[in-house]
Amino acid sequence: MFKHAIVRKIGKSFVNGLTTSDLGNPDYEKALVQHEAYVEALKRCGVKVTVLETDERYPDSTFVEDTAVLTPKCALVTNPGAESRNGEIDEMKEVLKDFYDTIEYIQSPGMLDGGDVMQVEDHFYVGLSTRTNEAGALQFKDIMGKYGYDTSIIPLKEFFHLKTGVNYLGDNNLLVAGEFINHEAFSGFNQITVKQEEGYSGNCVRMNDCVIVPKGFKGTKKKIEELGYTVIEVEMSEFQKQDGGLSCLSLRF
Ligand code: CIR
Repeated sequence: MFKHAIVRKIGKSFVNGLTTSDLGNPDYEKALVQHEAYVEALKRCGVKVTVLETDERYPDSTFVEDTAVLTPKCALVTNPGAESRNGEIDEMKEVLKDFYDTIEYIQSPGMLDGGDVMQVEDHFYVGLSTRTNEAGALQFKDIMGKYGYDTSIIPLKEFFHLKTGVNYLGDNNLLVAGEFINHEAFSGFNQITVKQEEGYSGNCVRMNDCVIVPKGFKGTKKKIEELGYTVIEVEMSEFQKQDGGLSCLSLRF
């Protein structure tokens, strides 16, 4: 069961964040409304949500997932691969001290973004991406090994982050999109395949009894409902414009 989530309010600088998308500039006011709805969705799943204040110095800092990996046994502060985002970890280190006695750190030259880390029970999958390098992934594997977690390292071909295209829903159900469809690393799972035209919905979040899904992806929603999960939809358009998936707006633990 997840009991907590951490999110960060959007600052005005959000619109100047990193992006590779051609979906246009995000609308700040609209993003604020979407973010509030996201927080409400988390609350509906039964978690206490800690909302951090905006940090205008870091336009992408609402994507808190990239700054840490939180497990029942320890917290790990990442070393984000984008230079403009690396300072986001400074405040997160302090915030996590309120929740964890044991905090681990990825050190340079290792780089790792939380968006590249997927936990499946006692096993982690770590994607090698433009933000996570082999040194970071190997440090992660060593650190988590101390706590009894195994780690598999998966080079990405196209996706931005690992969890852009693969997310664990629980009960051996794995949501897979694009390059992860029929990927050998995931052959043991019941794979729920995301249609190519609904690719963005490969990033959904299982939270306690519900799955939070981006709004507007009927095929994915239907498949998840057919598995017996209660689906909560949230509008993500303004975050999608900034390459942000649904999971990256929160840390859940
Ligand atoms: C970035 O490029 O870092 C942000 N604009 C988006 C980060 C999305 N993070 C995630 O999917 N875990």
